[in-house]
Amino acid sequence: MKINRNINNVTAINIKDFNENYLKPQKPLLIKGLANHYPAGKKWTIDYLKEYCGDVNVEIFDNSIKNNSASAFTTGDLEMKFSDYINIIAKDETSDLRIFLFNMFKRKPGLRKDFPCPYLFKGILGKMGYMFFGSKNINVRIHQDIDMSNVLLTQFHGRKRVVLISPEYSDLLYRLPFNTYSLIDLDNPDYNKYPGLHYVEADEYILEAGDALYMPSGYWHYITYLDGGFGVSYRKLAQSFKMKLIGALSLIVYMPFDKLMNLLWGNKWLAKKEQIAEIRANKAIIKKMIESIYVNDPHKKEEKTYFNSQLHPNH
Ligand SMILES: O=C(O)CCC(=O)C(=O)O
Repeated sequence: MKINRNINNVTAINIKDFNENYLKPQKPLLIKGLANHYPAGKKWTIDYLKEYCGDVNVEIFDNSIKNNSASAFTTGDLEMKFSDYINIIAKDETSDLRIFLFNMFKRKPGLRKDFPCPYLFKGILGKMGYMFFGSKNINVRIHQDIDMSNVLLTQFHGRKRVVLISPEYSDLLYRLPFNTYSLIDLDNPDYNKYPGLHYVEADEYILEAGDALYMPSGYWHYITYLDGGFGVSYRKLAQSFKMKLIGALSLIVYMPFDKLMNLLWGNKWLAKKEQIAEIRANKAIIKKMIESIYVNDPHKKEEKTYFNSQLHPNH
């Protein structure tokens, strides 16, 4: 797998440039210091959140229980007072506990005034702000967001490593059918078990407090909290009809079907999904091998161009 660490970023961008150069072509973008243009950028310290939200009961995901399992990660494993959880982050301790997709704005509407939907992401999903908390070294397994929306992930405390991979690599990442995640471990890729990974290209971003990352719809993301910290995501509907449709089907049809099959078949269902993922990956590998023959052999390349021009004479 090739990981590109030479990432462009901007410190400011207007809506027109963002729409033309990133949203329309579906290209990721790191925007340094975006949060500092909002009151939350300064106000949302760990101490402030503990004081303001400490009494809220939060759902906690425990990575030691569900990582690499058949679960779609939609319900938490335990509940605790936010003040107890945030102490782990305050001390920057390692733990298996994280908070995922938490709608704190619903429980504490005052927070939204500090960080309303950023100007780049205004739209009908602009009210959907979710918070994510994680302790030092914890990972969020590789996944696509189930609704296939565009996502703007803004970091407020601590550093976070985000590996982004375009949805064009879904088959080579062994995406499980009826799901938007994969069982591969990006930190220790097993090329024997998953040879498709040889063909995958990824971008690595390091988000510092204040930075925001634009993740186009369907982009795979794998996240590591380099420090204990937290961030907020806002969403914008997918650009293309195809992505909107996949998002709607995933939410309304695939996820409930997958849950039912997990219940009925358990590990047998997971094994079936892994088998289908492998077949799809093998097909994608063959396609890549054929493509590489054309790229490496100039005569074959000319042949391909000639055949394409015969097939599509107007292009
Ligand atoms: O930052 C995190 O903990 C997870 C973010 C994420 O997976 C998302 O925004 O979809």
